[in-house]
Amino acid sequence: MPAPNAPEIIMTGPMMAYVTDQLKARFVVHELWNAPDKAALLAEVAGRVRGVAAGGGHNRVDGALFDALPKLEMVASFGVGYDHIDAAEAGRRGVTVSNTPDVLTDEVADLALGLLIATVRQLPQVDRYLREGKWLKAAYPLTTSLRGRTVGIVGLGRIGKAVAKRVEAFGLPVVYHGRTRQDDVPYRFYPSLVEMASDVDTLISVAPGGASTHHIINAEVLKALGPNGILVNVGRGTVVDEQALIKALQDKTILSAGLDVFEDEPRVPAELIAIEHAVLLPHVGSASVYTRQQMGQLVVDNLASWFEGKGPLSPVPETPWKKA
Ligand code: NAP
Ligand code: 8YV
Repeated sequence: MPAPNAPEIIMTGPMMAYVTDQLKARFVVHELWNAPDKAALLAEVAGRVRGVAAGGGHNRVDGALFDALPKLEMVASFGVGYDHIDAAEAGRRGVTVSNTPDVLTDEVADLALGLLIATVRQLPQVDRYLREGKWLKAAYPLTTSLRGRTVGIVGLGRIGKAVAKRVEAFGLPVVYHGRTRQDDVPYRFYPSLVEMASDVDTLISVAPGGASTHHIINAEVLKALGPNGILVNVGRGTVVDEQALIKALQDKTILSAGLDVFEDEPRVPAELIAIEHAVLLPHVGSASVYTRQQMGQLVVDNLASWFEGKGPLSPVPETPWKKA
């Protein structure tokens, strides 16, 4: 039970019990997704709700919700990517937004390398081959290799750098594309994504979603990547033009793709599912018990810190916090 006069918050979607139990112990929690009439719930609590815990299904948090909650001070989002939150609008209205950076970096980087190897060495297909009893008749055909590849990272941020470190440990050269050259990294910078794609055979995208990255991996980039090309995407689905990718896989413009993220999750186009040589994961980059608990704890801790008057622990750049 929360203390008398505990702050009131809204949860936009379900989160694991580890998080929900802690939120309910500290705050009066309103479950928006469970309300039979969401507008009625919002109208009823509008004068009292000061916090939002956002997560579970990437429900949008934007001007409409800010309009409905005039007393809102703080949105704590579950996940490092926050393209489902209009953080710029929050900033204009004096609402602080936090995300969950760093605590998931290694988990997602591990998954990216696992997905790369699974794609290049066809691990899901090889597993199916054995289970179907085909090994009894013949050895699995030889696969392509990581050896001799050069990896271009799209979005050399926290996770991108952790991916780069792992790729280096596998003995492969790394280059990167982003909006800005980083002087403190030993990797070649490409201001042009098409130019980088034509110089490498393996692209790993760890770029965030949003308008500035929408479809930056398009037909031209895939053509430049070429017939030995592998695309791994663990960033956001919207970064890749999915229809262009389907075509590039169907007509062998590139060799294969390993995807953890899609344009319209959880819906994955049937044409993509039909492509036997691609490896498709249901957005599981951070999805271990250990890491999801770390992320959830940071959601709780951000809200707790805010309502203790100490400010957010991990605000997003659009809503920097200065103590009044
Ligand atoms: P980060 O540290 O902010 O890194 C993002 C990188 O993307 C930066 O290096 C940035 O460099 C680059 N970037 C931003 N806009 C760009 C643009 N228009 N063109 C090219 N590069 C651009 O974030 P992070 O912690 O590494 O997380 C990255 C993303 O991974 C998240 O936003 C999320 O979408 C995704 N993610 C996915 C999973 C999963 O489960 N699959 C889990 C966690 C995170 P510049 O500013 O120099 O451009
Ligand atoms: C989560 C992610 O699966 O942190 C992110 O940006 O994409 C993943 O860690 C997601 O945010 C939870 O809904």
